[in-house]
Amino acid sequence: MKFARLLLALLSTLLALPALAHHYTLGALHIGHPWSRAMPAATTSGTVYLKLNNRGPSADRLLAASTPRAASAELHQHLDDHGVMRMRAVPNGVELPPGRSIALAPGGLHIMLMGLTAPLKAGERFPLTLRFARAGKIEVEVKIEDGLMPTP
Ligand SMILES: [Cu+2]
Repeated sequence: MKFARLLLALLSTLLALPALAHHYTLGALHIGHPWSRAMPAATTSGTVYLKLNNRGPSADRLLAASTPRAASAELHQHLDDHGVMRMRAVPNGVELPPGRSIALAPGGLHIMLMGLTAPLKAGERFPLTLRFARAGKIEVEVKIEDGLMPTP
């Protein structure tokens, strides 16, 4: 009886963990909290943010992203052009030096979704495939959030 209760407690902890932590590991790479900002229904584009931590001894590179939620996904960088924020594609991908953490965050690097197949509604999730030069491919879940910053 006591054992059964312990097992149940352990099981529920294990089941709760991925939902709470929401991060992924691919080889030496740690991918933290992929999220997207909710957008008005008429908006046809959106942005995805996440953290990348390269814990390995070799450099890697985020090359591309894709999702069934949008016609295309591009790696972008925000640039402050004399006080005007502009976006620019990052054609060679995002460099991930060994031992470093790189954040795709509002105002900086991001994944631009164009031609959304469905509006980005808060509370929903959608799959996103990330492709890296060294570590390969992984599918992660993107949480759609209401605020300007992700909830931990
Ligand atoms: Cu962009």
